[in-house]
Amino acid sequence: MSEPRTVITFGTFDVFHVGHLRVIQRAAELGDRLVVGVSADALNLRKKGREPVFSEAERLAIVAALKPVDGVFLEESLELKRDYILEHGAAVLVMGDDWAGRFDEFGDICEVVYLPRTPAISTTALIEKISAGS
Ligand code: C2G
Repeated sequence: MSEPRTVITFGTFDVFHVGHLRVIQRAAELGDRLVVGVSADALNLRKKGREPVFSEAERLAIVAALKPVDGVFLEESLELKRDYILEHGAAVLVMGDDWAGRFDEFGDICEVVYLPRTPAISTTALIEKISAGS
């Protein structure tokens, strides 16, 4: 019997929306099990200059509860992707195409797939919409 094919993906998944769900569902279809790296609060603060709306514990709990997700872990640094891919034995790395080309360097240890983003929805747009009360 052959080894199960593990897919890995990463994201903040803040103010969880259908674009997040769609990328997770499509990623899961590319293998037998899906593990998701959820970015740490400190990583967001460092890279984006703000804390996510929902804490890392809340975001981890939401993503872990999804049917297509077999495991979650905290992504502490963007520079540790190679280690995470190896640690989880991932055969495929999936990211939305806003990251197209950015992870090609991992093509030596796994397949790298960029999926089209779901149009017209983003955490930033949702926050703006809710703040505006419209
Ligand atoms: N996404 C999507 N469609 C949208 C919005 C997001 O397909 N309309 C995808 C993104 O392309 C990404 C995933 O959902 O693959 C998570 O998006 P974010 O939460 O914005 O994650 P990000 O902050 O880009 O990830 O190592 C990467 C880091 O964890 C950061």
